[in-house]
Amino acid sequence: MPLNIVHEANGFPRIILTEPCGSSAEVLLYGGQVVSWKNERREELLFVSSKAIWKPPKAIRGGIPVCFPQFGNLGSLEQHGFARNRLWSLDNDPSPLPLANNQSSVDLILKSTEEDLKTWPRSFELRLRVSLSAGKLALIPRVRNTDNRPFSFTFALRNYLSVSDISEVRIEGLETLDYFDNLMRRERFTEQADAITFDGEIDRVYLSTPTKIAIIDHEKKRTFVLRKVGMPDAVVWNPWDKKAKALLDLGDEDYKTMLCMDSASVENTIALKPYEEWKGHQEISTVSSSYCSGQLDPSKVLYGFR
Ligand code: TA6
Repeated sequence: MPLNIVHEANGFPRIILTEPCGSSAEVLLYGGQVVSWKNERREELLFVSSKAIWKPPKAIRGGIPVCFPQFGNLGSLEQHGFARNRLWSLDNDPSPLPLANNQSSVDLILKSTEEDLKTWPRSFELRLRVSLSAGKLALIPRVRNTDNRPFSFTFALRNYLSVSDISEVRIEGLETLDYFDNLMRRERFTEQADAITFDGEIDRVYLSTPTKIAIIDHEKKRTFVLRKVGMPDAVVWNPWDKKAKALLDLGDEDYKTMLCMDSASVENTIALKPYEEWKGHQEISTVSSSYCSGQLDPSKVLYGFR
């Protein structure tokens, strides 16, 4: 079944994924970026800034940008690398993954260009499979070293989650872990709280996290469950009021309804020998209930229903 591709006025092809239960996702070739994920009740689950700039070379603030080959400013390249402001293409050869011949999955590819080789002289192929199913959105990033020399990189899938009120959100699964605090010159600390809550700017890289993390939105009685493989770290970012005002492409109040919860490889770079391929896997699902309703205990989400 052919993909449902919409050619936008701004020239960005947009792939619409659907599945029988009524949820949908929208993926742009620009940045290889998911920019919408709606559940079967047509509620938007991802945050996109009210002031997002939808024109190259700016990265689109919202959805799920791909940070490659550099996370943040951890290197000489532009912040978060260049993959998020490049035009990707459809991947007709996602092997060894089987061809996804349906309307709920799409394969994208970004290959190094002459231009890229000037800033990052390594040839690569970056692939991303986006798959939608009832209550779940899965992303499978892969980086292949097509160079004849080894190279290494850092990586993140930056998930801009839509939340009802950030001060009512709680993250479970990162307690007792070490983290780098980007607000404290990347100093290393150990998380003391038994859950992460929000009352100010936060910009942390949690190290070697569990494979499952729960993001509980009390007001919406919704829990996002992030499952990740091949990306050991997790970045938690909310700019809060001052930084939100400083960011041109973010509305002054937008910080109240967004939370970035990234799957990342930041502490240790990923090293690839020539022709080697790295593969990650991330799944975000939603569970409709919340901690305080007593109906759902996050530990059951994280450690399984006994
Ligand atoms: O992960 C956090 C961070 O690196 C912050 O320091 C902040 O700059 C944020 O990303 C946003 O980056 P961007 O380049 O998307 O404006």
